[in-house]
Amino acid sequence: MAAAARTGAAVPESHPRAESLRIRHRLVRGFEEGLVAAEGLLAHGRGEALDYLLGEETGVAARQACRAAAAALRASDRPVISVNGNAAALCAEQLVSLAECTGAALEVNLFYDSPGRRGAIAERLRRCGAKSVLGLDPGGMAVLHGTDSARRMVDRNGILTADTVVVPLEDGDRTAALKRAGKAVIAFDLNPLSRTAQTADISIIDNITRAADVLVEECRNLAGEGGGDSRGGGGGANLARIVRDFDNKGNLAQAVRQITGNLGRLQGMRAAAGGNGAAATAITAHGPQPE
Ligand code: PTJ
Repeated sequence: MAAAARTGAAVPESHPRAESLRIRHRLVRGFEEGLVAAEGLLAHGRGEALDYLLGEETGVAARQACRAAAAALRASDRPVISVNGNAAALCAEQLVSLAECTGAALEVNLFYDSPGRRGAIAERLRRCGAKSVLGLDPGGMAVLHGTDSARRMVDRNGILTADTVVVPLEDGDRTAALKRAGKAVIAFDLNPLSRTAQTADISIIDNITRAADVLVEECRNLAGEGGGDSRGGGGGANLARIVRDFDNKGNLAQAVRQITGNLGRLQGMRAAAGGNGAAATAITAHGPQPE
């Protein structure tokens, strides 16, 4: 039996960290199915640690960022969603819904590139309902200048000519290169201090497994507000206002406060437990449990 099948079956519903373990399982299964790079498993671990500090919930800052991102996508003429291995394994369905809802194209773009993984990711997207997936035709690719990684290869009909690019779990180099190429960048990243989060126009500091749903919901909420035929009308002006009023630096600072607030609560728990030896030992041994 495959390791993922064994581990998946081993997570009882009653486990206090069942959701986190289920997400891990999705990623391991994605690795075994050839979607996820081995390094993607490690990247997920780094994300998990930050998610723990964020309290494993979508905070006010992330919600505001999702609303601004939804407005930006709806107001865009050529939005593209860049899809890597982790994003495909964790939320292919939501990304396909996001593409449908906003008219965005889906493009496979990898840091650890391989034709096999590109094909597997495209297949996953198609199985989730994607009608078209870019980034698969070597003859249709061009170089995005300003980054040396494999992510520089982009589709002429996709990221190269996009006005807005959604980048889940990205590296900072390409985000900066996309910005220099004049594109608006929307990032999903659990790390408010990462170069990607600091460089993007709209950084959604949340686990993509939660935030992708919130972004789709916000896009649906803004359905009557421009885009398509009504773009540029009154709804279009409202979308522009939502994007203009969004302050990414302020939003990132709010996410950092979410983390320091959680750490502060931990300190408070330690202090409160100071007079009680048994409680202090328990907290030191197990840490705070966000769930
Ligand atoms: O599939 P590929 O070849 O394109 O490779 C994808 C990875 C993720 C391996 C590659 O892009 C990579 O190495 O990324 P980094 O530089 O490790 O950055 C990933 C960022 O995503 C980090 O800041 C993590 O904190 C963050 N992250 C990890 N898991 C999640 C996440 N952000 C949102 N949701 C997550 N579930």
